[in-house]
Amino acid sequence: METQRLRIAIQKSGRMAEGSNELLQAAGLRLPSRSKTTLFQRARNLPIDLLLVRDDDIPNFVATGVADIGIVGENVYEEWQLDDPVAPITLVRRLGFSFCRLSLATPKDGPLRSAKDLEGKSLATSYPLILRRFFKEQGIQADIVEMSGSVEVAPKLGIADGIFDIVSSGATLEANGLGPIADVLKSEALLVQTQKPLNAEKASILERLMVRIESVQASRQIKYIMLNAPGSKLATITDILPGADAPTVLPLQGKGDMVAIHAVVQDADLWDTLEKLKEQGASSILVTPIEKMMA
Ligand code: PRT
Ligand code: ZN
Repeated sequence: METQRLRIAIQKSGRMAEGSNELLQAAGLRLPSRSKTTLFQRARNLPIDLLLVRDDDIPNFVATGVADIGIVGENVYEEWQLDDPVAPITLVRRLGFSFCRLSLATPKDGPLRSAKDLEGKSLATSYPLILRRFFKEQGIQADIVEMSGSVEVAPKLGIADGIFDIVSSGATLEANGLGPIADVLKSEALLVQTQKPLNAEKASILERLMVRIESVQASRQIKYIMLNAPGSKLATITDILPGADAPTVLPLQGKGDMVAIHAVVQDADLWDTLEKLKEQGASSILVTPIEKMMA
Protein backbone atom coordinates (compact mmCIF):
# COMPACT_ATOMS: atom_id res chain seq x y z
CA MET A 1 0.00 0.00 0.00
CA GLU A 2 1.16 3.53 -0.76
CA THR A 3 2.37 5.54 2.27
CA GLN A 4 -0.20 8.01 3.53
CA ARG A 5 0.71 11.69 3.40
CA LEU A 6 -0.85 14.42 5.52
CA ARG A 7 -2.27 17.28 3.42
CA ILE A 8 -2.09 20.82 4.77
CA ALA A 9 -3.91 23.71 3.05
CA ILE A 10 -2.19 27.08 3.47
CA GLN A 11 -2.58 30.49 1.81
CA LYS A 12 -0.65 30.67 -1.45
CA SER A 13 0.14 34.37 -1.26
CA GLY A 14 -1.05 37.17 0.97
CA ARG A 15 -0.86 38.19 4.60
CA MET A 16 -0.84 34.66 6.01
CA ALA A 17 1.42 32.99 3.47
CA GLU A 18 4.78 33.91 4.96
CA GLY A 19 3.84 33.13 8.58
CA SER A 20 2.38 29.74 7.59
CA ASN A 21 5.41 28.83 5.55
CA GLU A 22 7.85 29.96 8.23
CA LEU A 23 6.10 27.96 10.93
CA LEU A 24 6.12 24.76 8.88
CA GLN A 25 9.77 25.21 7.96
CA ALA A 26 10.66 25.88 11.61
CA ALA A 27 8.84 22.61 12.41
CA GLY A 28 11.34 20.92 10.12
CA LEU A 29 9.53 20.63 6.77
CA ARG A 30 12.00 20.76 3.90
CA LEU A 31 10.13 22.08 0.90
CA PRO A 32 11.10 22.28 -2.75
CA SER A 33 11.38 25.82 -4.14
CA ARG A 34 8.15 27.21 -5.52
CA SER A 35 7.17 29.50 -8.36
CA LYS A 36 4.13 31.76 -8.70
CA THR A 37 2.15 28.94 -10.25
CA THR A 38 3.00 26.26 -7.67
CA LEU A 39 -0.18 24.86 -6.11
CA PHE A 40 1.25 21.74 -4.52
CA GLN A 41 4.45 21.11 -2.57
CA ARG A 42 5.69 17.74 -1.42
CA ALA A 43 7.90 17.88 1.67
CA ARG A 44 11.21 16.13 1.01
CA ASN A 45 11.78 14.75 4.48
CA LEU A 46 8.32 14.07 5.94
CA PRO A 47 5.10 12.46 4.63
CA ILE A 48 3.41 15.86 4.28
CA ASP A 49 2.06 17.73 1.22
CA LEU A 50 1.04 21.38 1.05
CA LEU A 51 -1.88 22.72 -0.96
CA LEU A 52 -1.31 26.40 -1.79
CA VAL A 53 -4.71 28.06 -2.15
CA ARG A 54 -6.75 31.23 -1.52
CA ASP A 55 -7.46 31.72 2.16
CA ASP A 56 -11.25 31.73 1.61
CA ASP A 57 -11.09 28.19 0.17
CA ILE A 58 -9.24 26.68 3.12
CA PRO A 59 -12.24 25.93 5.42
CA ASN A 60 -14.07 24.22 2.57
CA PHE A 61 -11.05 22.12 1.57
CA VAL A 62 -10.58 21.03 5.18
CA ALA A 63 -14.30 20.36 5.75
CA THR A 64 -14.58 18.19 2.66
CA GLY A 65 -11.34 16.32 3.32
CA VAL A 66 -9.47 17.65 0.26
CA ALA A 67 -6.95 18.73 2.94
CA ASP A 68 -6.61 17.12 6.38
CA ILE A 69 -5.66 20.32 8.18
CA GLY A 70 -5.30 23.98 7.25
CA ILE A 71 -3.99 27.31 8.47
CA VAL A 72 -6.60 30.05 8.30
CA GLY A 73 -7.43 33.44 9.86
CA GLU A 74 -9.89 33.36 12.75
CA ASN A 75 -12.06 35.91 10.89
CA VAL A 76 -12.46 33.53 7.93
CA TYR A 77 -12.96 30.54 10.24
CA GLU A 78 -15.70 32.25 12.29
CA GLU A 79 -17.59 33.49 9.23
CA TRP A 80 -17.42 30.00 7.73
CA GLN A 81 -18.70 28.30 10.90
CA LEU A 82 -21.69 30.67 10.98
CA ASP A 83 -22.55 29.96 7.34
CA ASP A 84 -24.26 26.61 7.89
CA PRO A 85 -21.23 24.69 6.60
CA VAL A 86 -21.47 21.40 4.71
CA ALA A 87 -19.37 19.91 7.50
CA PRO A 88 -17.93 21.73 10.48
CA ILE A 89 -14.20 22.01 11.07
CA THR A 90 -12.37 21.88 14.38
CA LEU A 91 -10.00 24.41 15.86
CA VAL A 92 -6.82 22.56 16.82
CA ARG A 93 -4.47 25.32 17.89
CA ARG A 94 -3.96 29.10 17.92
CA LEU A 95 -0.77 29.88 16.03
CA GLY A 96 0.16 33.35 17.28
CA PHE A 97 0.71 35.22 14.02
CA SER A 98 -1.32 37.32 11.51
CA PHE A 99 -2.90 39.18 14.41
CA CYS A 100 -5.69 41.61 13.48
CA ARG A 101 -9.19 42.54 14.66
CA LEU A 102 -12.61 42.90 13.11
CA SER A 103 -13.82 46.35 14.09
CA LEU A 104 -16.70 48.73 13.54
CA ALA A 105 -15.52 52.03 12.10
CA THR A 106 -17.30 55.27 11.20
CA PRO A 107 -16.35 58.67 9.74
CA LYS A 108 -14.05 60.29 12.31
CA ASP A 109 -15.80 63.65 12.42
CA GLY A 110 -19.35 62.19 12.36
CA PRO A 111 -21.93 61.60 15.11
CA LEU A 112 -21.64 57.76 15.23
CA ARG A 113 -19.30 57.21 18.18
CA SER A 114 -20.36 53.86 19.67
CA ALA A 115 -22.04 50.61 18.60
CA LYS A 116 -25.38 51.81 20.08
CA ASP A 117 -25.32 54.82 17.70
CA LEU A 118 -25.61 52.36 14.78
CA GLU A 119 -29.31 51.68 15.46
CA GLY A 120 -31.15 52.13 12.15
CA LYS A 121 -27.88 52.78 10.26
CA SER A 122 -26.15 50.75 7.55
CA LEU A 123 -22.77 49.01 7.68
CA ALA A 124 -20.70 47.67 4.79
CA THR A 125 -18.74 44.45 5.37
CA SER A 126 -17.31 41.25 3.94
CA TYR A 127 -18.22 39.51 7.22
CA PRO A 128 -22.03 39.76 7.32
CA LEU A 129 -22.60 36.76 9.59
CA ILE A 130 -20.18 37.79 12.34
CA LEU A 131 -21.68 41.29 12.21
CA ARG A 132 -25.25 39.96 12.33
CA ARG A 133 -24.38 37.87 15.39
CA PHE A 134 -22.86 40.93 17.10
CA PHE A 135 -25.91 43.12 16.40
CA LYS A 136 -28.19 40.36 17.66
CA GLU A 137 -26.19 40.00 20.89
CA GLN A 138 -26.27 43.77 21.41
CA GLY A 139 -29.95 44.14 20.47
CA ILE A 140 -29.12 46.60 17.70
CA GLN A 141 -31.18 46.79 14.47
CA ALA A 142 -29.01 47.88 11.55
CA ASP A 143 -28.72 47.17 7.83
CA ILE A 144 -25.82 45.08 6.58
CA VAL A 145 -24.48 45.80 3.10
CA GLU A 146 -22.31 42.95 1.89
CA MET A 147 -19.22 43.87 -0.13
CA SER A 148 -16.42 41.54 -1.23
CA GLY A 149 -13.60 44.11 -1.02
CA SER A 150 -12.64 47.81 -0.70
CA VAL A 151 -15.11 48.10 2.15
CA GLU A 152 -13.32 51.17 3.52
CA VAL A 153 -14.57 53.38 0.65
CA ALA A 154 -18.27 52.63 1.34
CA PRO A 155 -19.02 55.63 3.62
CA LYS A 156 -17.35 58.08 1.22
CA LEU A 157 -19.41 56.72 -1.69
CA GLY A 158 -22.64 56.90 0.32
CA ILE A 159 -23.06 53.12 0.23
CA ALA A 160 -23.20 52.81 4.04
CA ASP A 161 -22.90 54.89 7.23
CA GLY A 162 -19.97 52.87 8.53
CA ILE A 163 -17.97 49.71 7.99
CA PHE A 164 -17.11 46.46 9.73
CA ASP A 165 -13.70 45.29 8.54
CA ILE A 166 -10.27 43.95 9.41
CA VAL A 167 -7.99 46.44 11.10
CA SER A 168 -4.32 45.93 11.82
CA SER A 169 -2.32 49.16 12.15
CA GLY A 170 -5.37 51.35 11.48
CA ALA A 171 -3.60 53.18 8.61
CA THR A 172 -6.24 52.16 6.04
CA LEU A 173 -9.07 53.54 8.21
CA GLU A 174 -7.09 56.72 8.79
CA ALA A 175 -6.45 57.19 5.07
CA ASN A 176 -10.21 56.99 4.47
CA GLY A 177 -11.22 59.41 7.21
CA LEU A 178 -12.54 56.59 9.42
CA GLY A 179 -11.89 55.69 13.04
CA PRO A 180 -12.64 52.47 14.99
CA ILE A 181 -15.54 52.67 17.47
CA ALA A 182 -15.63 49.04 18.70
CA ASP A 183 -13.60 45.84 18.32
CA VAL A 184 -15.82 42.82 17.76
CA LEU A 185 -13.40 39.95 17.14
CA LYS A 186 -9.69 39.50 17.78
CA SER A 187 -8.16 37.30 15.13
CA GLU A 188 -4.99 35.30 14.61
CA ALA A 189 -3.89 32.38 12.46
CA LEU A 190 -5.53 29.09 13.47
CA LEU A 191 -4.70 25.49 12.74
CA VAL A 192 -7.96 23.74 11.80
CA GLN A 193 -8.77 20.10 11.16
CA THR A 194 -11.41 18.11 9.38
CA GLN A 195 -13.93 16.39 11.67
CA LYS A 196 -13.59 13.18 9.69
CA PRO A 197 -11.39 10.88 11.73
CA LEU A 198 -7.89 10.58 10.23
CA ASN A 199 -6.58 7.10 9.59
CA ALA A 200 -3.92 5.86 12.01
CA GLU A 201 -1.01 6.73 9.74
CA LYS A 202 -2.14 10.33 9.14
CA ALA A 203 -3.04 10.77 12.81
CA SER A 204 0.48 9.81 13.79
CA ILE A 205 2.02 12.26 11.26
CA LEU A 206 -0.22 15.01 12.67
CA GLU A 207 0.83 14.13 16.21
CA ARG A 208 4.50 14.45 15.28
CA LEU A 209 3.85 17.78 13.58
CA MET A 210 1.92 19.11 16.58
CA VAL A 211 4.78 18.31 18.99
CA ARG A 212 7.11 20.24 16.69
CA ILE A 213 4.75 23.21 16.34
CA GLU A 214 4.31 23.37 20.12
CA SER A 215 8.08 23.32 20.54
CA VAL A 216 8.55 26.13 17.97
CA GLN A 217 5.87 28.22 19.66
CA ALA A 218 7.34 27.65 23.12
CA SER A 219 10.86 28.56 22.00
CA ARG A 220 9.61 31.81 20.45
CA GLN A 221 8.48 33.03 23.87
CA ILE A 222 11.77 32.48 25.64
CA LYS A 223 15.42 33.55 25.44
CA TYR A 224 18.70 32.23 26.76
CA ILE A 225 20.52 34.75 28.95
CA MET A 226 24.16 34.69 30.06
CA LEU A 227 25.76 37.18 32.42
CA ASN A 228 28.53 37.68 34.96
CA ALA A 229 27.67 38.87 38.47
CA PRO A 230 28.97 38.95 42.05
CA GLY A 231 28.17 35.61 43.72
CA SER A 232 26.72 37.50 46.69
CA LYS A 233 23.96 38.84 44.41
CA LEU A 234 22.92 35.41 43.09
CA ALA A 235 19.59 35.21 44.95
CA THR A 236 18.56 38.77 43.98
CA ILE A 237 19.50 38.19 40.35
CA THR A 238 17.61 34.89 40.16
CA ASP A 239 14.53 36.74 41.46
CA ILE A 240 14.87 39.38 38.73
CA LEU A 241 15.13 36.84 35.89
CA PRO A 242 11.55 36.17 34.68
CA GLY A 243 10.71 32.48 34.81
CA ALA A 244 14.24 31.29 35.65
CA ASP A 245 13.85 29.04 38.68
CA ALA A 246 17.08 27.06 38.40
CA PRO A 247 19.87 28.98 36.63
CA THR A 248 23.23 27.37 35.89
CA VAL A 249 25.96 29.03 37.98
CA LEU A 250 29.66 28.67 37.04
CA PRO A 251 32.70 30.07 38.86
CA LEU A 252 34.83 32.54 36.89
CA GLN A 253 38.51 31.61 37.15
CA GLY A 254 40.64 34.36 38.75
CA LYS A 255 37.70 36.78 39.20
CA GLY A 256 37.18 36.44 42.97
CA ASP A 257 33.52 36.32 43.92
CA MET A 258 32.28 36.73 40.31
CA VAL A 259 30.18 33.95 38.73
CA ALA A 260 28.65 33.33 35.31
CA ILE A 261 24.88 32.80 35.35
CA HIS A 262 23.03 31.08 32.49
CA ALA A 263 19.23 30.81 32.40
CA VAL A 264 16.21 30.36 30.15
CA VAL A 265 13.89 33.35 30.63
CA GLN A 266 10.52 34.63 29.41
CA ASP A 267 10.91 37.13 26.59
CA ALA A 268 8.37 39.72 27.82
CA ASP A 269 9.92 43.01 29.02
CA LEU A 270 13.50 41.79 28.83
CA TRP A 271 14.74 45.39 28.50
CA ASP A 272 13.41 46.22 31.98
CA THR A 273 15.05 43.06 33.29
CA LEU A 274 18.41 43.99 31.75
CA GLU A 275 18.32 47.42 33.45
CA LYS A 276 17.62 45.82 36.82
CA LEU A 277 20.44 43.31 36.29
CA LYS A 278 22.92 46.12 35.60
CA GLU A 279 21.84 47.83 38.82
CA GLN A 280 22.76 44.66 40.71
CA GLY A 281 26.26 44.64 39.26
CA ALA A 282 25.72 42.24 36.32
CA SER A 283 28.10 42.62 33.37
CA SER A 284 28.83 40.98 29.99
CA ILE A 285 25.09 40.26 29.53
CA LEU A 286 24.24 38.22 26.43
CA VAL A 287 20.69 37.35 25.29
CA THR A 288 20.24 34.83 22.50
CA PRO A 289 17.18 33.28 20.84
CA ILE A 290 16.43 29.59 21.38
CA GLU A 291 15.79 27.80 18.14
CA LYS A 292 14.21 24.62 19.43
CA MET A 293 13.09 23.39 22.81
CA MET A 294 11.59 20.10 23.90
CA ALA A 295 10.65 19.39 27.51
O1 PRT B 1 -5.79 35.99 -2.11
P1 PRT B 1 -6.44 35.54 -0.85
O2 PRT B 1 -7.95 35.42 -0.97
O3 PRT B 1 -5.79 34.29 -0.33
O4 PRT B 1 -6.11 36.65 0.26
P2 PRT B 1 -6.97 37.87 0.79
O5 PRT B 1 -6.59 39.07 -0.02
O6 PRT B 1 -8.42 37.54 0.92
O7 PRT B 1 -6.44 38.00 2.28
P3 PRT B 1 -5.15 38.72 2.87
O8 PRT B 1 -3.91 38.09 2.34
O9 PRT B 1 -5.29 40.21 2.75
O10 PRT B 1 -5.34 38.37 4.41
C1 PRT B 1 -5.32 37.06 4.86
C2 PRT B 1 -5.64 37.02 6.36
O11 PRT B 1 -4.64 37.78 7.06
C3 PRT B 1 -6.93 37.70 6.76
O12 PRT B 1 -8.06 36.85 6.60
C4 PRT B 1 -6.67 38.03 8.23
O13 PRT B 1 -6.91 36.89 9.04
C5 PRT B 1 -5.17 38.31 8.26
N1 PRT B 1 -4.81 39.74 8.35
C6 PRT B 1 -3.92 40.28 9.24
C7 PRT B 1 -5.25 40.78 7.58
C8 PRT B 1 -4.62 41.94 8.04
N2 PRT B 1 -3.80 41.60 9.07
C9 PRT B 1 -4.90 43.20 7.38
N3 PRT B 1 -4.34 44.23 7.78
N4 PRT B 1 -6.11 40.82 6.54
C10 PRT B 1 -6.36 41.98 5.94
N5 PRT B 1 -5.81 43.17 6.32
C11 PRT B 1 -6.20 44.37 5.54
C12 PRT B 1 -7.11 45.36 6.26
O14 PRT B 1 -8.44 45.02 5.99
C13 PRT B 1 -6.75 46.69 5.63
O15 PRT B 1 -7.54 46.90 4.48
O16 PRT B 1 -5.05 45.10 5.24
C14 PRT B 1 -5.32 46.48 5.15
C15 PRT B 1 -4.26 47.18 5.94
O17 PRT B 1 -4.56 47.15 7.33
P4 PRT B 1 -4.12 48.35 8.27
O18 PRT B 1 -5.13 48.46 9.41
O19 PRT B 1 -2.76 47.98 8.79
O20 PRT B 1 -4.08 49.60 7.46
ZN1 ZN C 1 -9.26 35.86 0.49
